[in-house]
Amino acid sequence: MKKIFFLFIVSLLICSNIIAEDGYRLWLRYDKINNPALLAQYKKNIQAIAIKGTSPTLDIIRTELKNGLSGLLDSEIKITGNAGSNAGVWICKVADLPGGDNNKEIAEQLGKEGYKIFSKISGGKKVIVICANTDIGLLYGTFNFLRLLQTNQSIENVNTSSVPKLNLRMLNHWDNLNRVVERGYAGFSIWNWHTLPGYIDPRYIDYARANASIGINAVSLTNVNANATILTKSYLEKVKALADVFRPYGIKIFLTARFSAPIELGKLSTADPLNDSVQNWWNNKVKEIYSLIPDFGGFLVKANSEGQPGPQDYKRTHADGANMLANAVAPYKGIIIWRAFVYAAENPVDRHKQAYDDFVPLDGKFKRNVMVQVKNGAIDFMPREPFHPLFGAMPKTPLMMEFQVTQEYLGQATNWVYLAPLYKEVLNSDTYCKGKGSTVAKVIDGSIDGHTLNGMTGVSNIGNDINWCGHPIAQANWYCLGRLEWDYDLSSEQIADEWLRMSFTNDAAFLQSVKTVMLQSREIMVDYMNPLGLHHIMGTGHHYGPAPWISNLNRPEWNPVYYHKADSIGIGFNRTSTGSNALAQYFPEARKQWEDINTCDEKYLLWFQHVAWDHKMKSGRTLWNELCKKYYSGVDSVVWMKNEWLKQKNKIDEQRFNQVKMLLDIQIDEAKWWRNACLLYFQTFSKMPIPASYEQPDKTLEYYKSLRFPFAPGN
Ligand code: BDP
Repeated sequence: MKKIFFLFIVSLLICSNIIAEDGYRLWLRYDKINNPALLAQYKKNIQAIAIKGTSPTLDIIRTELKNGLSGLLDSEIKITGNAGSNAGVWICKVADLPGGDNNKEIAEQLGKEGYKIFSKISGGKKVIVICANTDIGLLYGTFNFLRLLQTNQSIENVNTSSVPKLNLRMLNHWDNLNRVVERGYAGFSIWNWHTLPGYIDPRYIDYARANASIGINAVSLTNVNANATILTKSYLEKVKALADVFRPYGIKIFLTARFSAPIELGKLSTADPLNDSVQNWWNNKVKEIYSLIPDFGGFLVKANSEGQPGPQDYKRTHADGANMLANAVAPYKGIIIWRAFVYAAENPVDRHKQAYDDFVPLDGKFKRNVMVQVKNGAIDFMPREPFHPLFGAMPKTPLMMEFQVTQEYLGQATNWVYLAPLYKEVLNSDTYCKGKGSTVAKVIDGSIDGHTLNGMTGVSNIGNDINWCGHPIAQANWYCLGRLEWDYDLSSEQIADEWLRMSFTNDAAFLQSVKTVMLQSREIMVDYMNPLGLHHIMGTGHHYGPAPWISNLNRPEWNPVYYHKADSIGIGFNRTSTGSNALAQYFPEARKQWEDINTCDEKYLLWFQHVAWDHKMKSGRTLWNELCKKYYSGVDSVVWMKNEWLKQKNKIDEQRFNQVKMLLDIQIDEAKWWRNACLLYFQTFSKMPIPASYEQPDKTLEYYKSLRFPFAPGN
């Protein structure tokens, strides 16, 4: 009796999707198409699929299609090896396509990773062809084909091709070997070093599938605050096991290199990059790595930054350090990705200027297999930053873009923020380095300065939470990073649309409402956290919540007061020529939009200007009233987000509906907390009232100042 009851409960749970919709399947859900006309069209066109050849990647394609189509079409699709058979879909190399010379052009156009999907008549019968020059191209084409179905596109006359705009499309994990993820809000690291290499967690495979489905082709496994242990033999064997899993998905592994490893592991007395024994130590280490992982990507290095060792410890330059490592990996076609995120406590210069000051003089001094990785802005992944002035300023050096996907400064695991608009805002910014139209995107794709090494990365938001990213909506940020790395011209809207359809439903009303929320979510967050160019005013260490009052940290540039500079006259960091003159690091045309207090783009006003409390804004309000307006409308908008979400109740599964609903309640509370704490604190300088029409803060500034979060995650 008990057993029957148990089985009854289990089947009830399965039927009501309570077990299934835990978010684990990401955007690769493959549930049955519920549009009967489309389902019929798909079934008619895809009766069988022919794939010629064998390889680990082709096997992956077969499995993905089998699983994907049996779910989407709810019927078994035959997969054969022979294109001449009855198959309605052919998956084949361009070289194997009938048509001889005509295919040369396609081959050239598609390159190593591109794919083309088109329909044609063969033997009087229509077939859909997915072609590419390589197995990996075919895998990308397959995922795209499945996406067409998942997003309910007609495949009747399909004709689409796609080639990635960037070569290195990367994800950087900040995972420590003890599995704590620096700035991670989705549990512990997915890399279980203890059970590797013997145990291959199926999750590694699903991770690789997810990355390949959006075109990510490189991952750095370990924290940039590196631990040399990853370079020891036993750990390299673990890394090799992961590399073997990822290889057929087209994903290369990079590791973070601790600059002092020759001392820590090699027992040398120095890590001086110009010392021969140091060079030899790295040469041997690299040889060992490539003997295990022949397609190892190379090293990602954080040096002389926030306490990390580096070449400057030996009075050498960043170029000396990078080039020494570049020598070691060059024989194997490896590359060095050297981070430009540097600033020094001893340096009294505006932190905004320091990376530029250090790196611009080194332009032209890096070896050909070095890329310099630059964060999107000069401070640190704030909700809004102007683009980093290094973009466009180092024409002889390939610059790699570093975004942050994990929401260190953007509400961590509890706030819904869709980051494509942030990424696009930076990529579309005009550096004017070679005149109008020299966007950041064109700097990093190498087209402006003729670099073939090019790439983009994001700091991962992935952990071992069942849904990978903590907040169900945070999956969209992993997704959009990959999609933009593949094609930075895709719109935020298109990416949100795809992701929502694949992750939730194709229901038109759902899409219309939730897409609107997605697209506005970042601006809303800016409003309730860091409006009008405010930045770096968060809690110390864990970076959770507001703390603009902090002024007692050891390093001046760690203190929020360093950044907002509120006083009795006004607020904001004067970075014009009468202040730190960080503006001088931008090209004149770019500078123009920010240098005059009266015409400065207000989104960046307090980033570049110290502005009087009664300064008249474009709206006609005083700065103080505008600040109040922004903070209040930010909170109101989160309430609106929740109301929009509540409308989705019966449109999607209960599990994720409830999860997001509860998180939105937390987000409302946190938005109010940001608003109240910041306004009460800034009011101590402005001495102006919060307009009476607004609901007044219900707690005191002292209360907000007294809050402590000793166990906030990710720190
Ligand atoms: C900051 C993080 C810190 C990272 C650092 C970096 O707070 O944890 O180590 O960036 O990028 O945003 O190196």
